[in-house]
Amino acid sequence: MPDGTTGTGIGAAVKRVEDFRFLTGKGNYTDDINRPGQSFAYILRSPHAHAKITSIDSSAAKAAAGVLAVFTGEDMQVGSLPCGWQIHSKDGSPMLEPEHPPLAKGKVRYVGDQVAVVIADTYSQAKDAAESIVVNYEVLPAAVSMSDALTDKSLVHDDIGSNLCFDWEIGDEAAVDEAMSKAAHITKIDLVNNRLVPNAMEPRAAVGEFDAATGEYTLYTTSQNPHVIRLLMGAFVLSIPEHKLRVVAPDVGGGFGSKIYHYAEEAIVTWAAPKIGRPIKWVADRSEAFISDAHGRDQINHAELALDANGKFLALKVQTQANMGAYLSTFAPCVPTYLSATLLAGTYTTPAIHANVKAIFTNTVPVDAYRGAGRPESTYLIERIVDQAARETGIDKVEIRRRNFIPADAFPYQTPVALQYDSGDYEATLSSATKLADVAGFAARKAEAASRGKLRGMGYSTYLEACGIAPSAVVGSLGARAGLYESAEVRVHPTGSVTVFTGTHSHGQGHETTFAQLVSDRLGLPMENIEISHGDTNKVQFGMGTYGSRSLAVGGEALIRAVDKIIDKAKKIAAHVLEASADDIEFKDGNFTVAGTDRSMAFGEVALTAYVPHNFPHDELEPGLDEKAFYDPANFTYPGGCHICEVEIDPETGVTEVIKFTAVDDVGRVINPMIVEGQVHGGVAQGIGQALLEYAAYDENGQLVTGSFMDYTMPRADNFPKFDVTTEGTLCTHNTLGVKGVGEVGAIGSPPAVINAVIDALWDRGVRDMSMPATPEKVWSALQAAE
Ligand code: MCN
Repeated sequence: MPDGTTGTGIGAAVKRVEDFRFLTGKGNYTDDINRPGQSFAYILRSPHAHAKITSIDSSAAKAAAGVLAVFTGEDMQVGSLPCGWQIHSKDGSPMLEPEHPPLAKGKVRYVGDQVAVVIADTYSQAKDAAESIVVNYEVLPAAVSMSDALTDKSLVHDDIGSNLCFDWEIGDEAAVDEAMSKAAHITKIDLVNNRLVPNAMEPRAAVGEFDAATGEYTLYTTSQNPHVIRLLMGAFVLSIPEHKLRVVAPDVGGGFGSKIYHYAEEAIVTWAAPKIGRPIKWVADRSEAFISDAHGRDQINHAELALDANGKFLALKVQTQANMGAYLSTFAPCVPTYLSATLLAGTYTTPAIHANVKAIFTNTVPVDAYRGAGRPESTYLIERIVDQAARETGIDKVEIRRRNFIPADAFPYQTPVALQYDSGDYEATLSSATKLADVAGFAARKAEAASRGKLRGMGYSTYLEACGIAPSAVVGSLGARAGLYESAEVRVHPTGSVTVFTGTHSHGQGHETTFAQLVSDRLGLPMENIEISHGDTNKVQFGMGTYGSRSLAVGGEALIRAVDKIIDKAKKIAAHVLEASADDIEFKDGNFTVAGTDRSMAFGEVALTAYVPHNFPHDELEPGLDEKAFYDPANFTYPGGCHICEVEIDPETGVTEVIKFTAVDDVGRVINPMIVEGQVHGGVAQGIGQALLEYAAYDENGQLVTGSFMDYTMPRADNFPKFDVTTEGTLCTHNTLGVKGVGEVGAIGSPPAVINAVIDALWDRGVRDMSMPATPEKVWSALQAAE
C-alpha cells in the first residue's frame, strides 16, 4: 500500500485511534452496559418453520424463581416492524407487505421467529423458565425454497394471498429482444448466489430502560444507525415521540449490514421496561444470531448475454428470483432491485439491458443487505457470464473485457439501467492488476503446479460498484421511505479543541481516525485536539447511519461543510480583531492572517474570542463557534477496479487454495491508505468466504442445518494468502473530497474472481461450471463426474 504521506492529514496512514481501547478491552459494547436494577430477557423462539400457535401456557414460567413477567404476541399489541423501502411491480401494484409483529401472533413463519419473552432477575432464570412454557403448534407445510414458494399451496402469509412479494422490472425489454435476434452469439448462464449468515463478531444486544419521572425511554442497541431505529421504532412500532426516546449505539463489534435493521428484540425490551418497572437486557448467543440476524444474498439468476461477431456486448437479459425470507426486513426490497439490477452494465458498454426480479416469501430467516448488498449478486452474474462468453467465443478473457469497457473519456456515462457513472478508468486498474498479479508468469506457474499433480487457475473480475446510497430525491422516487443525506456538527470549544458529532456510525470502519484526519487537515489542528462522537441520538443532531459505504462520501462531506462554516465565521471574528476585511483573511495551517502582513491569530485565539466575546463583531455574529451541516449528494459514488485470483486445486481432495489475490481498486481520493487497505482485506476475506466456504443451508423442513460454526464454515486466517491490495483512483466529481466508498469493494469484486479461477483450474479436466461455495466435496465430485 503506497504511503508517501506523513502527518495526520488527508492521505496519511494514521494508526486507528480507536484501537487502543478495543485492543486493551476498554471498548464499551452494549453487553458492557449494566443499568441499576437491570433484569434480563430470554426470547422463546419457534422450533418450526411454519406452524399455527394453537395455545401458549406460560403459567409455570410465570411462577418460576426470579421471573418478573412473560409476554406473548397477544400481550404485545403494538405496530408492525416497518419496511423502509416500497417497490412497485411492473403492473404498477405495490409490493405485498405483510404484518410483522415483534412477537408472533397466531402463527410462526420461520425457525427462530419470536414466540414469547421471559423477563427475570438473571438470564439463566429467564432461560430456564422459558423451557416450561408449553406452546402447542399445529405444524404446517413449509415453503422452504423459492421454487416451493411459487408452486406450493403453502402460503407464508395467508392474509396477503401470495408468496410473490413483487414482480419488478427495469430496462428496455423490446430493445434487448431486438438485439438478441441479431446477435452472432448468445451466452446463457444459471447461477445461485448462496445465502450467507453475517456473523459479526459481537452478537446483537439491546437494553431497554424507562424513566417514570421524565417519561423518557432509552434503548442501548447494537445498531449501525441509531436515529433510524429511533424513527422506525418510535413512530411505527411503539408510538413513542422522538423527544422521549433516546437510542444509543455505543461501540459495536461489526455489523456488515446485519445491524442496519430494526429488530423485534429492540422493540420488546423497550416496550416491556415500563411494564416491569426495571431496565431489561437481552443479548443473543451465537446460535440465536444464526436464526435471528437477517441473512444475506440468496438469489437465483438466469442471464443471457448477446454478442456481435467481434465480441462486443449487444444486450443482457436477466431473470432473478430473490428470497425475502418470512417477513420483509427493513431494506430487503431494495437489495435485488435498486442495489442490484441497476448495476448490470458493470464496467461495460452493453447498450440494452433488461432485468426482471421476482421477490419471494419463504419460511426462512428474513434476508436483507449484507456487505455489498445486491452489488455482489450483479457483479457475480456479470463477471461469470463475461468469462463464459470468452470461453464460448474463443476470445481471451482479458481481451473481451477490454473490448467492452466504458472508455476513460466517456464519463459521465449513462447506463441503460438508470445509473450515471461519474468517473472511472477500468483499463488502468486492469493493467495495474495484471502486472501486480504477474499474469505473464502464470503459464509457468501452472506448469510447475501440474508437475506436482495440482491444478492452477486464474480468474478475473473487473467490477463496478455504486455506493453512497443517495441522493434523497432519487432514492425517494425509487421507493425509499427515508431521505438519504447525512449530518454533522463541529463544536469548537473555547480553547480551540473540537468535538465532531456525526450521523454516521463506526462499527469497525475507523471513523474516529479518518474523520479526525479530515478535520486535522482542514483546520490545521493536531489529531489529539479532535474527538469524533457518534451513536447517541441525544448528542448527535440527526443521522442516517452507516451502510452502503456512505460514511465518508456522504457523512465526511457533511463534516467538511460544517468545518467550512466554522472557517467562514472564524475569519469574520479574526477580521474584526485584526481590524481587516474578512475577504483579506487567509487561513492556513491553523492561523488566520491578514493577507500580505504578519498580523495573525491562531485558531485557538479565535475560538477563545468567540466564547469570551469582549472584542467581537456582535452586530454581525452570534458568540460561540459551533456549526452544523446537512449534505444530500448529487449522485452515488462509483468505485470499481480489478481483482485477480490465483488458485491451486488438489484433484485428490478437491481442496482449493487461494495462492495469490490481487486487488486494484479505484476508491477516489484515499483519506487513510492503511484503513482503506484494511477495508479491502476484510471485504475480500468475506468474498472468498462466500466463494469457497460459507452457505446457509436449509433442509426440506426449514431447519437451518448450518446453524452453528460446526457446520457453517467461517473463513479463518489460514484460508488466505497475504492479499496484494492497492488503489488507483479517479476522483469522484460530485463531492469536494473526490472520495468514493471502499467498505464493500472487497466483498463485491472478489467472489467471481475466485470462482472464475476455480473453473479455469478445472477446465482442462472437463469441468464447465462451479457454484458457490466451491467446497472440496463439490470440486471433487465435479472432477469425478467430468472424467
Ligand atoms: N476511507 C478512506 N478513503 C476512501 C474511502 C474510505 O480513507 N476513499 C475510509 C473511511 O473514512 C472509513 C472507511 O475507509 O474510515 C470506510 O469508509 P466507507 O467506504 O465510507 O464505508 P463506511 O464507513 O460507510 O462503512 C460501511 C461499509 C459497509 S456498507 C459494510 S457492510 C462494512 C464495511 O463498511 N461493514 C464493516 N466495513 C466494515 N468493517 C468492519 N470492521 N466492520 C464492519 O461491520
